[in-house]
Amino acid sequence: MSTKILTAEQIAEARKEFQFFDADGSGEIGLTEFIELLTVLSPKTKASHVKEGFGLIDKNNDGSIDFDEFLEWWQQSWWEY
Ligand SMILES: [Ca+2]
Ligand SMILES: [Ca+2]
Repeated sequence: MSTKILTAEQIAEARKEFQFFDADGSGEIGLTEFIELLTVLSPKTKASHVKEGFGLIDKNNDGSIDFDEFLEWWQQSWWEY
């Protein structure tokens, strides 16, 4: 689905962000970690929106965001702003 090519630098940047939000170092971002992430990014985000957003990013619905899913999302936000 995502065909845009990221530079190595952008991927490294995304990985840094990912590791920052993966507070327990499990290699994926769980819902509580995601809530924290959005609280940092936009403090006024409502809990219902957080869950909605989480569902959108968690493409395989396993309840956590792995790096691939994160990268896709991060990439989209990267190009939007
Ligand atoms: Ca984690
Ligand atoms: Ca997932």
